[in-house]
Amino acid sequence: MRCFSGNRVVLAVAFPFIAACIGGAAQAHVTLAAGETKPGSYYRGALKIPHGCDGEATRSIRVQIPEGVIGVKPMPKPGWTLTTQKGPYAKAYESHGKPVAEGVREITWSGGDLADEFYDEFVFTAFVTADVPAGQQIYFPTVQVCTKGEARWTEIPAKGQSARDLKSPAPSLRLVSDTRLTAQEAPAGSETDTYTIGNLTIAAPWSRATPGGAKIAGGYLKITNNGTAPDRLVNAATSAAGKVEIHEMSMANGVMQMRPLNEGLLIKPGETVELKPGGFHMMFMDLTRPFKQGEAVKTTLQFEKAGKVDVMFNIGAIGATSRGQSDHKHH
Ligand SMILES: [Cu+2]
Repeated sequence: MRCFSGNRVVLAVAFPFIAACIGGAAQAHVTLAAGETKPGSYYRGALKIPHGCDGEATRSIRVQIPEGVIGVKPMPKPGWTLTTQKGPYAKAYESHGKPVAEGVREITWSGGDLADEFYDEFVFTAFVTADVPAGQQIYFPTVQVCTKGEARWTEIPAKGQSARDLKSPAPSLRLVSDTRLTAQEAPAGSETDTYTIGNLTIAAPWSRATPGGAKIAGGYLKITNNGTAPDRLVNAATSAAGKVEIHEMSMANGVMQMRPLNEGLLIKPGETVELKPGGFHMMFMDLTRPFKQGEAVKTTLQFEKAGKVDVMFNIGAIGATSRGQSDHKHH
């Protein structure tokens, strides 16, 4: 059963796929939660451990880091001892303008006790260098040691062979040319309009149709920071508006007012910030054309650390108060 390859990295649709994998496969494999990323990007790897070894509890997880993946930082896990093995890379990579020739090649979480009937994830962050080209699949061979015995998720498909034909495939990560954020691919108004850039996930951008002559429109979306460092939404731009500001609402003398966030909108690690009517929002100003219901407005968001990403704002009805009301064209 094909669980991840070919599917976009979209949290909103990941869960049905996971359910399908567990429900459909006699034996669920150890896999990476996000199966795709693009060359030259930060990646959050979460190794999913669906079961033990033939009913035995998992006591340690050891994963090998493939060439081209640098700057690995594993996440400590309560109840488990975290160790890393460092070594030289096959070549020196450039990171922040400096050559980096060695780093973490293997991570081990040991001394834990994960019963066969439970599920857990083992997390690391890394930078996938641009040396790994789009279209390539890279593998993270993983050994799961149990109270009795072990399971070796270390098989790598040979040329022309599919990972589906392997009994114990190594968790893999597919490099894609673009983080699937291109608007053309995101069906308007669907729950799949989720975008990833670096450690950030951006979900469901929407706005409202503008009544005749109106020059401003609000912009709403959710941003989740899956990384370990804070980031900020610092800027946005679109051909549909003269400028885009990031606003917050606040009470002043009993009156609700909005004001631009000059330092940008902070998204703390592990947090989701929702831009919604009455709260934080984006403000499209000096519109160059009216926003029409059912359309999508391409906008470039700029984050301090994660960089730029293009997203599509689905335009809902005039006066819509939530994104749910932006789906009219499907009814
Ligand atoms: Cu505003």
